[in-house]
Amino acid sequence: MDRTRFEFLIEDGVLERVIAEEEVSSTNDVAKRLSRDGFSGRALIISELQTAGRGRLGRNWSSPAGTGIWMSLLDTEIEHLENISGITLLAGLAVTETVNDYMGTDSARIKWPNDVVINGRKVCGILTELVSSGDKGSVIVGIGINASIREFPEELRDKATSLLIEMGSTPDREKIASEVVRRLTELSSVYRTSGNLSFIQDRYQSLMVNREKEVILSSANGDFFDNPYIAKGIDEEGNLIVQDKAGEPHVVRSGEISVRGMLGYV
Ligand code: BT5
Repeated sequence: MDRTRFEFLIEDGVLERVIAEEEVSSTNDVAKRLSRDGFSGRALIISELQTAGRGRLGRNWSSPAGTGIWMSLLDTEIEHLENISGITLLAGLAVTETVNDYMGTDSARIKWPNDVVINGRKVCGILTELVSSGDKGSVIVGIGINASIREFPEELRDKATSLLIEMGSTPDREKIASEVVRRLTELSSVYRTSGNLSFIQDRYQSLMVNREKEVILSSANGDFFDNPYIAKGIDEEGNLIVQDKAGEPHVVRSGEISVRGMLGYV
């Protein structure tokens, strides 16, 4: 990864620091350490390889060398820690719009809350984590984008894709990564002042892969047993709004529920 290609983000005041590594356990771990060591401001951590890339709930994130955008954005200046699920949605929007502009298509879509998909397969996952110490809080947005992966391990073959597979050519990883960072920082700053997500609601909804489609909801506590529901959109807090068979709306909070399409993953 060519670190110099991120320097303009420091010059433009988007970031205070860029850390580009060959190999780390997880870029989210490096961000966490940086925050605990007293770093203040915004930092980008990006690596060619992750030896222990993570998804949510302890799941594994496959992060082979040189073929992905494995990065974390650390922001130590967070005032409203409760809003972090909103930040995940902003990251999904930033990635989806960046990828669509880069590819010159509108094939990238958001699978609420934290996946970006192309042609029904996952091209990006997002893992947002909080670090709090005393009254100070940091948010870490981990973003994994499959860039030039040609072939996936057996267990991912049916549900994962890469920009290379979708475009037929090798994408410019630094360009895409820096554009995602720029957009996400811009969106986060509007979010900070507005306090809710109404400013992205329309854009987000028009990119949702499941909008107006039937979805299957599942939760550990057995709520939402009246499947299928129709996904309608998101509210100002970033919750998913679904409609049951009787036309009644329900609010689905991220973290509680998993959402699937009728025919599998999407
Ligand atoms: C996610 O979790 O989708 C969040 C992934 C976040 C990865 C980034 S990379 C930079 C930063 N550092 C980290 O350590 N993590 C972040 P979840 O929704 O739980 O999905 C995980 C599931 O996606 C796995 O159980 C697999 O089924 C699938 N998966 C694993 N690797 C994948 C890949 N490269 N592409 C597509 N799907 C994958």
